[in-house]
Amino acid sequence: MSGYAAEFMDAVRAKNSGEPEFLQAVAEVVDSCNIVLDRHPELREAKILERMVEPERVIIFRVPWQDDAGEFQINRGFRIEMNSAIGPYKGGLRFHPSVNLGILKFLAFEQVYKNALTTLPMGGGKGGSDFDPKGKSDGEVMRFCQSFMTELQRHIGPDTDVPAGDIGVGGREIGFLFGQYKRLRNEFTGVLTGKGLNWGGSLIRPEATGYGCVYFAAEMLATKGDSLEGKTCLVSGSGNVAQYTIEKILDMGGTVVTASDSSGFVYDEAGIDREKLAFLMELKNVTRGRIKEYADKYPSAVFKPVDPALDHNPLWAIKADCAFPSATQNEINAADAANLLGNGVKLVAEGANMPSSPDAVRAFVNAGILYAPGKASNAGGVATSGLEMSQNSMRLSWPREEVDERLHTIMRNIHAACVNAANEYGTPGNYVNGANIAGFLKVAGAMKDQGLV
Ligand code: NDP
Ligand code: 2IT
Repeated sequence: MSGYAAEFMDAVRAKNSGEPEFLQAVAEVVDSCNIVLDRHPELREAKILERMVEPERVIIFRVPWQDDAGEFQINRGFRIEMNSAIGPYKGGLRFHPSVNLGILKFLAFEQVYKNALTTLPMGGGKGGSDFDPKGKSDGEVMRFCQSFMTELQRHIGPDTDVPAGDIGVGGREIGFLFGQYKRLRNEFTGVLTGKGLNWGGSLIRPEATGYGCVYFAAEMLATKGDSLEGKTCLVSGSGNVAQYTIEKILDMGGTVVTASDSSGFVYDEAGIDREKLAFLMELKNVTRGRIKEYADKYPSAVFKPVDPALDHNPLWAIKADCAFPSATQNEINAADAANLLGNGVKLVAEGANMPSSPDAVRAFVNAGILYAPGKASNAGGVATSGLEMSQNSMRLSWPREEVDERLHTIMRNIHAACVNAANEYGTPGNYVNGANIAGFLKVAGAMKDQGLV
């Protein structure tokens, strides 16, 4: 980085110290988009980038609730309304003990470009809480969600800000959140996405992030005349994104040999087939158990607990053709990237948001493998949320095949937009630059048109 980009990052660092994930996300976009600003000095003069890194609004609030033992509990709630240039704020809610302002700002920042790539009219936002749903009863989760929404409802609405799920927020939590919004506002509207099917949800929304990521991977492989047929794949995570990534890889003829959670991972050399996937879904979505139970049930699998003494994750040291990180940010470091590349990985498609560290991203890009950043490859989830919003506005619901076909088309279009932008700006095959530039240009154009706001 030099000149304008370096000075810009110095200023962002000075103002946002203590937010390493946010600075990481911004640095990547600035690195990609510097060349765009050289070609478009009017965007630099309009201080587009300076405005993009400043959230339009940040809401931080107290979330008091009572646990089953009757004790009072206090969590912190957040909503980052990052950018509304191309539509209402849109993005998920994360409930996880690690949640803080910097993590949600990184997620909201990434969401702005991701949502622009979907071609749908959605601005970017993100929210959540340091509440940990793990080990909580349904009653505790409900009371927490009701308290969280009691404050959040003042700030959101179907034309203002439309939250959805993310880590720790699935169908159960969206149900409790929606119920409380409706009760307080006396309105049945499309204020949240990821709703249940018989109360305004869209078919394919649960599957969309994972399916979309695999559609994107298939597009990348097709540029090399290749496909997922017969490929050995590594998947991390075992939540919403991981589950439907595994399902779609199976549909496309690949074999998935891993899944993980925060306690460790399972390596099933025989492959996770449909029966084993059904068990995994039951384990994670219904009984809410730990990944070790998969290895207890299936003798072809071994469980490896997390070893904090290691400088790498042995999941990424298993020989495979393709990797689909689908758990959390920075789960692939430089050592993991070296292990993947050393074993000849051909493709890395990110289901999670920013799962590769900057060193890992550089290693993938320099090696010239097919590497898709999350803001492109995991955009199918929010894209299908956009389709849920459209259906809610029209007060009708499209059949499964129609939503899936629209999702597939959107993922093909995002792939083409990345390829074209990377070519146009002189870095063919670089999906990082392609995604950042294509997303940036759309939002920047809208901001310029709308004046200094
Ligand atoms: P879930 O809560 O359904 O699953 C998360 C999975 O990742 C779990 O297996 C969880 O393990 C694991 N995980 C979470 N945090 C950590 C951690 N700090 N270390 C190790 N493992 C961890 O979430 P999703 O599947 O929805 O989200 C996964 C990723 O995909 C996130 O990065 C999210 O931002 C991204 N994403 C999600 C979209 C969606 O539509 N849901 C859309 C686009 C991106 P454990 O249960 O032990 O915590
Ligand atoms: O990171 C993401 O794109 C999501 N968690 C989904 C957001 C949404 O509004 O569907």
